[in-house]
Amino acid sequence: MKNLNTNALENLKLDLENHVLIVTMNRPKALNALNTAMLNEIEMAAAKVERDPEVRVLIISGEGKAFGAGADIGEMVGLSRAEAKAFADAGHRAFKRIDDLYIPVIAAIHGYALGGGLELALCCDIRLCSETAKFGQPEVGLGITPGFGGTQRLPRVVGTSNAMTLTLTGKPVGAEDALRMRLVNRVYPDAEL
Ligand code: DAK
Repeated sequence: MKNLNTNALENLKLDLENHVLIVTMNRPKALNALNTAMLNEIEMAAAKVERDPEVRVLIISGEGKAFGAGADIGEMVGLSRAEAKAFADAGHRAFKRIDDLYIPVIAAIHGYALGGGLELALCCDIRLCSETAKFGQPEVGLGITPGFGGTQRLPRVVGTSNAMTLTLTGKPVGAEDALRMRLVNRVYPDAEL
């Protein structure tokens, strides 16, 4: 496996094998919470994919016990209005770049995919998960909305009623429910994902 981490990314691991690039979010102690640095690195990784004809499939995954627990609450709490705008812009730039990629993009989801973590998965073409994965948009409990595109991408994937239920209750669902509402395409035993 060729390690592409040439730019010394701090929050992502990039591994290329047989034309498949695996981008692993790598802040396991914070359940891969998306801070500004990681959002910028996701944008950089997408730019690398756009430039590199060797990469024909992209897989996004998370290190540790979760795919991703969402935007970094600790970082968001202290933001001024201008900083919040910059944070929002960083998220939208990164996620749109993933969404716009011309190669197939797969999310490999284990553990939690919550908030911004689920919104990132929604930018992928295909979502695969392990049987103990949990999905949710808990932002309502924090008094905010799924602001990295979830309000738009989620209903396109699961339909308006399912999207509203997830977004308005904030309650997570398991893999079986996620499969039923077509939020994921396939469920694997944990050890096989
Ligand atoms: N941000 C920062 N740190 C997080 C985090 C998060 N989202 N989720 C977990 N962590 C950290 C925990 O603080 C903890 O750190 P230490 O205390 O060890 O330092 C560590 O990860 C392990 O977490 P736990 O100890 O809590 O682990 P458990 O297994 O007990 O619980 C959990 C796992 C996922 C149930 C729990 O960690 C949890 O509830 N996390 C928060 C999930 C959440 O609320 N996610 C939504 C985040 S809000 C917008 C743009 C974007 C957004 C909104 C607006 N605009 C442009 C307007 C997006 C918002 C979000 O995503």
